[in-house]
Amino acid sequence: MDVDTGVDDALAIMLALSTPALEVVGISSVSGNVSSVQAAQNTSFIIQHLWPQKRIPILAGASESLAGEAYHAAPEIHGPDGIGGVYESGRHSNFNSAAGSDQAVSAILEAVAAHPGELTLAACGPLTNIASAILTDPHTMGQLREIMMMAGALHRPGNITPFAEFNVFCDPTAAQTVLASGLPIRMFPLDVTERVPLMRSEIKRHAARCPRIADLIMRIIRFYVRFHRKNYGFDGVFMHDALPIAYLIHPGLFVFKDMHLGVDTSPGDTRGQTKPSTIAPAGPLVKAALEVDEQGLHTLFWQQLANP
Ligand SMILES: [Ca+2]
Repeated sequence: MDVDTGVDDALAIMLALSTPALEVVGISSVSGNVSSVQAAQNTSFIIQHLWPQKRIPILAGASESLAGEAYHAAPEIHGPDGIGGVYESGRHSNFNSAAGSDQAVSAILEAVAAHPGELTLAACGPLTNIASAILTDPHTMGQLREIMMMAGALHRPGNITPFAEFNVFCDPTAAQTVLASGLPIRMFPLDVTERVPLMRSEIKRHAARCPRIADLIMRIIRFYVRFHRKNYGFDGVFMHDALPIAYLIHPGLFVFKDMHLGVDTSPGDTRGQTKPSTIAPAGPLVKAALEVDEQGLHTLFWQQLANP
């Protein structure tokens, strides 16, 4: 997994680690919702809080975009630490923040090389680490089974500008690099992720099945709920990054369309827009999710979280 943890990244991590059929071999972080170091710290905190026995390598990756721009932190959306102030309010010094982006990229490449043809990479943040890994060693990245990316907005407005989805907007060049790589890609755009809200009432309703996880979710969504109440008018949060993980567990929840996609990397208003590309594809078309079984996804989410 590659994350900018973030509330919905946290939901994705919880879903993945609650699922015995999935093995998470490593997690790299990237700047986006928060700095890459904070994202790694949040990831480490969540795993240690809920699954203290698990030993999953966590590496802080890129702190700026491929073009060297500072990351677009979103403290007004996810809270100052990205997870509703829960990290900041505790004392957590278990993550070694010395690792830089080079280590994250080489860790991704080592993991792929160690499991040729077997790994799926779930990209839940800006695509900087993934693009760097592709640019560094395209042959090794070609041994991935698939790249899943929570990215883009196809038939609806963006969520950071009227045109752009946040992950793509943070590093359009990286997103374009990944889309043009010719690697097998499955994209989960806002078209499906904004169809799946996680309501606060729902978390309360299911809390008895997984009290520790539900309690942590209620605490980390504090700021993120405010953003959704104000902008979307519901008392909950979108589950964005959890969708690719749900796909791995139950592929039948989604309907995909083969598309040939690119990213607007120009500096204008439409920067970061994902749109049909005119450049001939280097490999298979992108499989973009356009439909999701919302009810089925909720059922799956709580079933997995209730796993002992
Ligand atoms: Ca994310």
